[in-house]
Amino acid sequence: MKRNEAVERWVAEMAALTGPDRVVWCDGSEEERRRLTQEALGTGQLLELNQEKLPGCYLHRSNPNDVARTEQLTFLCTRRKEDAGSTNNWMAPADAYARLSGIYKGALRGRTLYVVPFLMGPRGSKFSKVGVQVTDSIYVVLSMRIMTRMGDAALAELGTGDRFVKCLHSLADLNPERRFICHFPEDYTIWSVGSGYGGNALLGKKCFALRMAGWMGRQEGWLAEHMLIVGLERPDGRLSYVAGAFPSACGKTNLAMLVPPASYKGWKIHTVGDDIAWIRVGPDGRLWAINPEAGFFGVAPGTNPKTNTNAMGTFSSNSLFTNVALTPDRTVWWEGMEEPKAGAVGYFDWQGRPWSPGSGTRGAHPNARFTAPARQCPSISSQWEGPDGVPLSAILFGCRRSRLAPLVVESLNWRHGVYLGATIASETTAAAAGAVGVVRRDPMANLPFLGYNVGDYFRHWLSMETRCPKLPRIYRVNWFRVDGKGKFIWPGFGDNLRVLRWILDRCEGDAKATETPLGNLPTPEALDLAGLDLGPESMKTLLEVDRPGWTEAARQQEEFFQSIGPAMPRELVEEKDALVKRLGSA
Ligand code: GTP
Ligand code: SPV
Ligand code: MN
Repeated sequence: MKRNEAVERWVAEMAALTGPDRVVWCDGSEEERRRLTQEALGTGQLLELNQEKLPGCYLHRSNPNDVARTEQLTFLCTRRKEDAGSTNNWMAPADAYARLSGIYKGALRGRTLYVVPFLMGPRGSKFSKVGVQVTDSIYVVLSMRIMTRMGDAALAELGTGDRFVKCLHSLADLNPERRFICHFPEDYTIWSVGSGYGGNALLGKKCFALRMAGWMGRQEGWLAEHMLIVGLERPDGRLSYVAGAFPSACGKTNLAMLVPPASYKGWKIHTVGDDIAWIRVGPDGRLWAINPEAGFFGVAPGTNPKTNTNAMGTFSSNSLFTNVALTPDRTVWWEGMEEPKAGAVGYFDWQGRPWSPGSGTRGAHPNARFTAPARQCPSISSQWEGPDGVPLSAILFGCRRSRLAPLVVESLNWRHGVYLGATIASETTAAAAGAVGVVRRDPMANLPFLGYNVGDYFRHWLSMETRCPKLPRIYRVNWFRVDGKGKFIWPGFGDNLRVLRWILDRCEGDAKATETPLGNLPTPEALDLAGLDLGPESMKTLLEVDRPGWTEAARQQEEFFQSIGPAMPRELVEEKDALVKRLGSA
């Protein structure tokens, strides 16, 4: 491999700061994977799973104080505080560098510093971008190997250039008091310390591909979004792609690889991505999306052969499992899989403690995850590594709302669609540390991942109208309405295709809708419900427009918009006012 002096210089600097015993450059080879795996098995960072049933698969247990993203410890470090905006934590760059340097200083004494060059985006794509992460965690190295194009391939893409994102990571002492995830977009730099968990530590993912890329995309005229990308092929061969933003643990992975209902003969699903989309205006005037990642870091609980058989197929080999339960035959288990017999012996919970099924305590952590190569997904699209990505026919904004938000709403136009995305509110999940089930604002399902001022972000979305002649339609969906007993009303998962089908039909102009104050909703007949056990009462709930509820929601939106300050685009406030007017006049 040709040497890259800029990378070598930066690595030397990071080594001088952290003081490792050894520096190891990762090439991404199979031999390297085997060697690092052996080493991690030796230290207990990884546990070997049943190699007959799960070849190439290993279990990792993270520190119990380090099991989810920590948004309160995540900072944007821009020169001007306004650039971080009202929704991000901010630290002055000089303060952040000084504070974190104190923690990194000598933190790698007795440890190895691994140099992990990685590429976000397909090889040979002009949209791809290179990063180099240095880390003291083998789990992180092996995860980056699955989640990105890692090693020599990335260095080859960089060549002799010096435009790479510099990612410094150390577990340090895993002390939550000394845990920080800091972004310096003006310096192309990410510093993360004190956590080994997913989004905090795999710096190509949320830190680079959303926050850093968001910043770049704003300057360069494209979007970095918390979105799945999926192709839907009809029986007659017509193929359309949609991208969808859903908050963390709200259904992206599942929608990206859904299995059509039995009655949908001839429909095919083509998975392109499950978490992140980079979206640009193509030469044909449409929006085109690439998946910058190479793997899935998916929520394990709830995943089973019925809900997501494609995920089951994806992680059946060459995968890592984090914070799941271990079964007597050294396979993996989590809540939502078939229940083992109550009192069965030989199980261990996610913390490695002997555990007995049916005991009332959890086997897996609610945010337990699998890390699996995308290419192993049975429904992976033949286009998933295409250098230009795929063209979008529709954009979805999803939320998790047990009440109020209807199953699906169609926007009236781009501006209204941006408003629908900007005003997402969703119940919090275990993907981030903190309370679960609390409704909070989550604009474009991207709140925790914005790399700049949320008001400027809204303006950037609005500006697509002038940049893109053939914009896709925007829809808002909610699979998570519950009945009086707290049960989900909509069957979800594969049956979500029924909603997607209405959306595709709408995009092509031949499906019925009713105008409501919220936007266009399907007429009850326009949604294909054949074979579903859903009474008219249930459908009424799923498609109701609760006027007092939305009037109150609009009031809360007003508060949110005001909290954004001067960067808030007036156009979206006007959309909110228009909604209030429509709600009042009926
Ligand atoms: P991140 O990886 O955190 O960004 O999450 P994600 O949006 O990819 O969420 P994922 O698809 O992994 O789903 C999270 C949880 O929601 C899992 O427990 C799923 O089983 C559950 N889930 C997904 N889709 C549906 C659905 O349509 N209906 C219901 N009821 N649950 C769903
Ligand atoms: C999310 O929380 O949205 C995830 C997992 O996809 S993490 O990589 O930790 O961000
Ligand atoms: Mn995510």
